[in-house]
Amino acid sequence: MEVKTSLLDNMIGVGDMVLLEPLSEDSFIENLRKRFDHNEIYTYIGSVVISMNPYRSLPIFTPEKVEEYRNRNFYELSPHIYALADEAYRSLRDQDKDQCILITGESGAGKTEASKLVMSYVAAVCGKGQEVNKVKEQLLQSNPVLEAFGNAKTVRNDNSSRFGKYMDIEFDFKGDPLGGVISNYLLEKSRVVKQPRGERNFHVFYQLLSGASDDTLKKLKLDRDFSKYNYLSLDSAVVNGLDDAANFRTVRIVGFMEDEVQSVLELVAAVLKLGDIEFKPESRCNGTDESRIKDKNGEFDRRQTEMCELLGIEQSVLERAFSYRTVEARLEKVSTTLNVAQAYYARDALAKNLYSRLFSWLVTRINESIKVTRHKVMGVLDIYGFEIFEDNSFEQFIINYCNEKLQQIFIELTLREEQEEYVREGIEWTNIEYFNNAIICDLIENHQNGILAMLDEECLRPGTVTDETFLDKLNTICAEHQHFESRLSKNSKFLTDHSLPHNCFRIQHYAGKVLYRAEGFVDKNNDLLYRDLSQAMYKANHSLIKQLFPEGNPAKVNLKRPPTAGFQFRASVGTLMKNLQTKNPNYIRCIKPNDKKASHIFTDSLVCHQVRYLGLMENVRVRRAGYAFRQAYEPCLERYKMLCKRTWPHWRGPAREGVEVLMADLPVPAEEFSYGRSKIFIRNPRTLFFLEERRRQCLQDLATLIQKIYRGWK
Ligand code: AD9
Ligand code: MG
Repeated sequence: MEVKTSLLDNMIGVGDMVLLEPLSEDSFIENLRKRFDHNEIYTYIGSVVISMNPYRSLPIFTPEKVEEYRNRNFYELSPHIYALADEAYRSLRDQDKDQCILITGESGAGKTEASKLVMSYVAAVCGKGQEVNKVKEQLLQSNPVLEAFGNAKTVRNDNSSRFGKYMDIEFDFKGDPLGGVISNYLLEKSRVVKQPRGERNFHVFYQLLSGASDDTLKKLKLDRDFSKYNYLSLDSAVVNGLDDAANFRTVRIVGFMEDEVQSVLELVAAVLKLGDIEFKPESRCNGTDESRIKDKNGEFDRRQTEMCELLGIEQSVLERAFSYRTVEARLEKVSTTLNVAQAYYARDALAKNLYSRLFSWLVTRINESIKVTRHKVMGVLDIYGFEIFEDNSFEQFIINYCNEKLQQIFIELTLREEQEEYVREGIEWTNIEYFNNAIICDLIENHQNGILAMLDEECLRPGTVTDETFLDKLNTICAEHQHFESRLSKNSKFLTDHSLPHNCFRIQHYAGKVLYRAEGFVDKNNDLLYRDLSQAMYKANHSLIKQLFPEGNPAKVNLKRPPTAGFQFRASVGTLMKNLQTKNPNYIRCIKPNDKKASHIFTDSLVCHQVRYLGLMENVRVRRAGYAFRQAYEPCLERYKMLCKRTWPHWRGPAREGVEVLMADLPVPAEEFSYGRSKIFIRNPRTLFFLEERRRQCLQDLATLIQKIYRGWK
C-alpha cells in the first residue's frame, strides 16, 4: 500500500479525508469543492468512496483507466470508483470473501450510474472466453430493461429509479462470472396512473411509442402520439438529453423468446389503453347510480375493445368486472354495483397491478436466464435515494424507511469493522460518540407500535377505516417519540407543531425532516384489487396475463387477505439487511453538487446538508479516533526505508522489526504510533505528512547527488 502524492496534493485537495488538516466541516466541504473543480469527483474516507455527481461525461471511465486500476492496491492511485471495485473483486477472488457494494445518497446523486460503473469494471477485469462473455452480456443487459420499466423522470432526476434493486453476481473459484440473481423492491406503481407535475410515467411507455416500428405499433393498436393517452403526462413528455427512440432499441431482453417480448409489449399497450376507458353514471330504479363504460359503441368503447383483443379477454367479462364487485364470505357471494368513482378506482388498481406484476415477472424471467448455483458472490445494491418533496406520500415513506435501514447498516458495519480491525491487530479501542438512527428505524418498523404495524392494524380492523383514523392512532401512540411530530399529539413533551396541516405527520429522519400527508396511506398499503377483476384477467386467453393473476383462478378460493404492501416491504428489507450483514461491505456515498442537474456548479449549502446527514464527518472522526492512518509493515518499510541508515538500502529481517528500527531513528514521539500484528498505526495525519516530506527531501538530495556525480564523470 503506497501513499501516492495525489492523496496529499494540496492543489487538488487531499484524496483521503482522514488526512485532512485541520479537520472541520468547512475544510471538509472546501476539500470536496477543490477536488470537484479539478474534475476529481472521488475522495476517500479510508476505504469509503465519496462520489460527486459531475453531471457530464468525464474521460475517466475508459478501457485505459480500467487497465490502470487493475490489480493495483487501493491507495496506490488517485481515488476512483474502480479502485473500490478492484479491491472488492480481488478479495472475492483471492480470499473467498463474499462482497457487497452499498451505494447510498439522495435522489439524483449518482447511485445508479455508480452501480453500472462497478458492474462494467468487474465485467472488464474478470475472465474471458465465449461462455463468460455471454454471461457478462446477460448481466449487463438486464440494466437497460429494468431501467426502461422501473425508472422515470422526476423533478429530482431525469432517470430516477422508482424501485430498489439488489443484484448478486455469482463467480466460480477462478473469479469468472457464472450468473446472477436480481431482487427488486417495491416499485412505485402509483406512477402508472398518475404523475406529479413535471414528472413522467415509466420510460417504457414513451420508448415504445417513439421507438417501435410502424408495424409493431399497428399490431399493438397504438398511436405514436403521447397526447392520445390519459396515463401519459404531457407537460414533460419530452426530456432534454433523453432519446426515447434510441433507448428503445437498446432494450433488448437477452434470453427472451420472440413471443415473450410480444406478450410483454401487449401488456404495456393494454395498460395505456386501460387508462383511456372512461365511465359514466347510469341511474337505477332504486335511485342509485351505477357505472357504465362511457360512449357505448364510440371512441371509449373502441379502446376497450382493442384492449380486450390484445389480452384475449371477452369484452362482456371486463365490462361486468367494471360494474360489479363480488364479495365472498364463506359460502355466500354478494354482488354490489360500482359507482363511477369506484369504477375509476378499479380501473386504476388494475392498471397498477398489471404493470407492477409485469415488472416482477420480468425480474423473475431475467433471473431464470442468469441463475446458477451460488459460489462466491458480489452483491450490488442500488435503491431509490432519500426523498423530500413538497408532497410526500406512502411511497416516500417507504423509500425513506429503506434509506434509514441502509444508514443503520452503514453505522453498524463501519463501526464494527473499525472495532474488529483494532481487536485483530491487538490495538486498544476507544469508543466514539455518534448519532445512531436505530431509534428512527424502530419508530417505523417496531412490530408492536411502529408506524407500519399501526397502519396494518388499521387496514385489518373491521369497521370504517380512513386515513384520519390511521392518523389519530399515530397521534396517540407516537406522540411520545422524539422523532415524530404532529399537530394533535397533545401530551407530547417532544415535537409538537401546531402549524402542521391537520392531515399530516412529520418524521425527523436522519437526513432531515419530512412531512407526510396521511391521505392514501391506508389505500396504498391495502393495495386491493377487486376479485372480479383478477378473475376477469385470469379468464384471458393470453398466457402471460393469466400467469400474473393466479388468485383469479376460481378453483383457488382463498379468503385469506394478501399481506399488505408495508408488511411485504418490511419483510423484504429485513431479508436484504440480513443478507448484507453476511458479506464484506464496500461503500460508495454519492453526493449531488447542485439542484439544477447542471455541471460545474457546486452549491455549498446543499453539499453541506448531505455531508451532515450521510454522517461523513462522524465517519472521518471514527477513522481518525484512534489512528488516522495504518499501513502494512512491508509497503511501509519499502516506502520509508531511505529515511534511516540502518534500513537503507536493504533491511534483512522481518519487516516489522525494520519499521521499528526506522521509527526509532526518527524524531516522532512514541505515542504517535502503535505496532499492530500486521500493520503500523499512525495517530495523527501530521506524522504521515512529516514522513512524506522527509521522503521527498531524501529523493531530492539523492537526485542532486546523482546529478553531481554525473557531471563529475563528464
Ligand atoms: V435516484 O435515487 O434513482 O432518483 P440516482 O440513482 O442516485 O438517483 P443517477 O445515478 O440516476 O442518480 O444519476 C442522475 C444523473 O446524473 C444521471 O442520469 C447522469 O446524467 C448524471 N450522473 C451521475 N453520475 C454520473 C457520472 N459518474 N458521470 C456523468 C453522471 N454523469
Ligand atoms: Mg437510481
